[in-house]
Amino acid sequence: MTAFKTLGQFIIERQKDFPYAKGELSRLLRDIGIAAKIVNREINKAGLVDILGDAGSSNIQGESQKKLDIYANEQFIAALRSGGECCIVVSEENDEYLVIDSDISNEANYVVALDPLDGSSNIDVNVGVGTIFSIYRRKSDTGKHSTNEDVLQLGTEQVAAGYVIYGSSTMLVYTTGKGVNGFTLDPSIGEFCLSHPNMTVPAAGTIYSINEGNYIHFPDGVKKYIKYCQVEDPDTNRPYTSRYTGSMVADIHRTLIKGGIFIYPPTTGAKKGKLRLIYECNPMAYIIEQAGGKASDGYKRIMEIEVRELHQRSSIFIGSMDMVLKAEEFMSSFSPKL
Ligand code: P6P
Repeated sequence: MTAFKTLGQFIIERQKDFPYAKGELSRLLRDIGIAAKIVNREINKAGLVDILGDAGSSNIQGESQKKLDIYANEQFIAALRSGGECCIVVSEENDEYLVIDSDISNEANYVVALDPLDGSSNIDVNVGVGTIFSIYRRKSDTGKHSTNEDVLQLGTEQVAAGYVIYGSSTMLVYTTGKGVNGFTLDPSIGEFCLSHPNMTVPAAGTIYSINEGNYIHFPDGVKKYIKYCQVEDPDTNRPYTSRYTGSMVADIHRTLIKGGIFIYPPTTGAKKGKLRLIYECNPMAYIIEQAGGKASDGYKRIMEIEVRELHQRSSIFIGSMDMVLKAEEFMSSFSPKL
């Protein structure tokens, strides 16, 4: 029986990385792990109970909410509320930020941004979906009412970020700025166990991931990069392979493990791109940078993009360092920033 290390043991062990840590961030990460196990349980039996399909409502993005979207949102918010370490939650499923107003949470020092169930349109067809989270320290004085400055922070201010992928196995991958580690859920003991220590993105990948159905709506720089990926050149292992699941967590997880580039560019219909900066692009950028990769909007580092509104969208070019640099060359040559 090989020795294993649970998420809880790992978090406590790594607490020494933060000399002033009082255990608050550790408890917050524990709370997220608990909610992930609860959501995983429902997703794994989703085909058997009436939790699939549309909830008959839509979120601020105008996207129809799936019953599991709402369920996941409720579970993560409940876990954060009861854990007492979080004072504000920003969620894709909530129009406004949620102040966790209770005597214990008012003293809480952390803000959590969530996409509770990303890729949920794939749930009914059993394609991997996931939860994305991003953690910041509050800026407002402890005990005072939380404010906009707490939620509109630069990506570089993140103290932790991670995702859960509910796929062929369920994994939790996160960083606190000291590298990236992956934990696989062992259902027999109900624990996330360290399975992927010190994850790194291969610098040179051979997989490009983009929804080519939008090709005619892409900027010229993206069109020409796609053609570059498709040209025969054995010296640079081209043509590359195309892989796109329609679930950001699944596409980024593959990129983290196998290398490659994931692109959601601007289109004529969505000039800022589709994906949200606070709870999709920034956490994924933190993780991929910590794993040695790169993340930009085609021009500017994702984590340095000014955050002006809660559900702000951004384009994203993320993955292997060499591939993102090449894609950025095409953007600056053929779609220069105006
Ligand atoms: P499209 C899922 O709705 C999502 O937010 C991401 O998970 C995914 O990468 C993207 O949108 C897919 O968008 O336009 O290609 O269907």
